[in-house]
Amino acid sequence: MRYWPRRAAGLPPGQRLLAEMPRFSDLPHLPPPAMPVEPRLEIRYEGELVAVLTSADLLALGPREFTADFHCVTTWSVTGLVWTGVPLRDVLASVGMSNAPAPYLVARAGDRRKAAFTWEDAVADNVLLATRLNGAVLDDRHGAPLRLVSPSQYGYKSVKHLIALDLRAEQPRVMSKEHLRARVALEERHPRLPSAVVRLPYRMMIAPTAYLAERALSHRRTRQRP
Ligand SMILES: Nc1nc2c(c(=O)[nH]1)N[C@H]1C(S)=C(S)[C@@H](COP(=O)(O)O)O[C@H]1N2
Ligand SMILES: [Mo]
Repeated sequence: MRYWPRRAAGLPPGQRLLAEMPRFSDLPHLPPPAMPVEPRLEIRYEGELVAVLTSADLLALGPREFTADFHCVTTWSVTGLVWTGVPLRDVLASVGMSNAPAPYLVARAGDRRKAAFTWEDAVADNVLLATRLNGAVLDDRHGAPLRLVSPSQYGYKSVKHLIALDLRAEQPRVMSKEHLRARVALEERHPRLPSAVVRLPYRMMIAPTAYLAERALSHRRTRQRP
């Protein structure tokens, strides 16, 4: 079965291996949002626009390749992904935000999804804004045209179709199943429920979720063809 992950050595606690990265979402019946071809990223402070970064601004930061594993909270993992991008830390520094100007940050997507971060988690060494995956420009399956990638946190923090970063003075509200930190190594899967309780029900959701998410994508692509 394509979407049934298997046990494998060396994965974080509770994780299983998939051979390929599926399209995934907690709203899997929705197709990816219509997005511009080129990245356009708003940087906001308490909602006020501070800067707008274009593709040229990101290129000026010298995109590099970063290899990382990816861990979804529902227990699937894929290993050895190669992202091309720039550290989020460098992006923030390029607009004058280096010394923790705010303790929290919210990343927003074109499909109205969002994720909350502490400043410390957002500026970790391995947190990137990526435009390519395994050498190819990001497609609508994996978050075109710009995606946040935070390999040490569960996949729901790796916001696809990224449109804005909003720095916040107060702790932002998290989504219903979102842990503020979501550190994979500490198995911070859920804000309230223990991991032992959510692992199995989450794992049961993988195949149907991936199936629905892929189906929504292929419907969209079929409709778009002339
Ligand atoms: N904009 C947006 N980003 C998102 C999601 C989403 O639904 N919308 N789903 C998240 C979840 S739960 C996971 S596991 C990963 C899946 O990434 P993939 O579809 O590239 O495998 O994206 C995350 N980022
Ligand atoms: Mo996920």
